[in-house]
Amino acid sequence: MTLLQCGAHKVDLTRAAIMGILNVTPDSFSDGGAHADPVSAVARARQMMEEGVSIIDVGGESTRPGAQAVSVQEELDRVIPVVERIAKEIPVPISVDTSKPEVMRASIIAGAGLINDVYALRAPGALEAVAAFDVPICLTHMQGEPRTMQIEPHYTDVVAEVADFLAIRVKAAQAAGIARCRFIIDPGFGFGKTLEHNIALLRSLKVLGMLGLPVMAGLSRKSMIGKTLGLPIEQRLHASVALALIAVQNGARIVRVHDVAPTVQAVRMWEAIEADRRV
Ligand code: 8Y7
Repeated sequence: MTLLQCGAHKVDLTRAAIMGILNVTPDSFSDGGAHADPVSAVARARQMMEEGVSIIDVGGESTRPGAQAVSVQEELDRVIPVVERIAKEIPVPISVDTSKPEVMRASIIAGAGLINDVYALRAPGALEAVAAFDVPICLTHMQGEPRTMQIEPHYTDVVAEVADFLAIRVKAAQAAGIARCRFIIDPGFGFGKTLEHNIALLRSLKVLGMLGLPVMAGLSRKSMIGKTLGLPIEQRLHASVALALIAVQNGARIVRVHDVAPTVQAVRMWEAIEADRRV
C-alpha cells in the first residue's frame, strides 16, 4: 500500500486518487476566471469534496500554451488566500500548481500538502524550497516552456526520453535532500507534445511506472481530444472521463481532472470490477 503523507492528510494510493483542478486565474485554459475570488474558490472546493475528490490542485498561473507569465506577488495574491481558507474549512489535501520557490514556500506554510510543479523543480531555488519541507512533489516532463512548447515538438523516442528526463529530475531532487517517498512523476500530456506523442505516452504509461514511483496523468479537456474528435473545450467531458480511466488502467495512481464526479464514478466502478477479478 502506498500512502502519500500530504501535510496533515494521508492519501491512500491503493485506489487511484482523483485530483480536482481549481484554477484561481483570470485566464486559464478551460475555466478561466470562474473561481478567481476566494469565496467562489472555496465553494468549488467544497463541491469537489462532496463529489469524492482526493486532492484539490490550486493554480494561480496559467500554463496553457501561449499563456503569459505572472509575477511572484500576483501569484501569491491569487493562491495564498484560497489555500488558507480551504485548509481551514475543508478536510481535503491541497496541492499547489506552481514553479516559483516563493509560492511553494508560502503555500506549504498556508496549509498546502503537495507541490505540483510542471517545471520539475528546474527554477532557481525550487529544489531548495521544496527540500526544506516534507510534502510530496509532482515532477512533470515538459519540452520547452509554455509560451512556445507546442511549436514543433520533436523526439526520437518520446517514451524513453520522458522516462529519462523524469529519472534525472528525481536524482537531482534526491541530491537536494528530497526523500524518495515524496516523489510523484507525470509525463506532462500536452507539454511540448503532438497528438502522436501524447498517444504513445498514454499507451506506454506502464513504462514510467517502472521507475517505481506513483504516476500522475493530466488529460482533462486537453487538445488531444480536440484534435481527435474535433470538439471545443466545453464539449470534452466524455472523452476526458474515458482518458482518465485509460490512464488509471495503464497504471496512473493520480488523475488530474476538471470534472470530479464523473471521473470518480468511472474510476471507482472500474476498481470495483478489478477487485472482484478471479484470474
Ligand atoms: C498538468 C498539470 C496542467 C498535467 C500536472 C491543463 C498544472 C494545463 N496540466 N500538472 N498542470 N500534469 N502534474 O490543461 O498534465 O490543465 S495545466
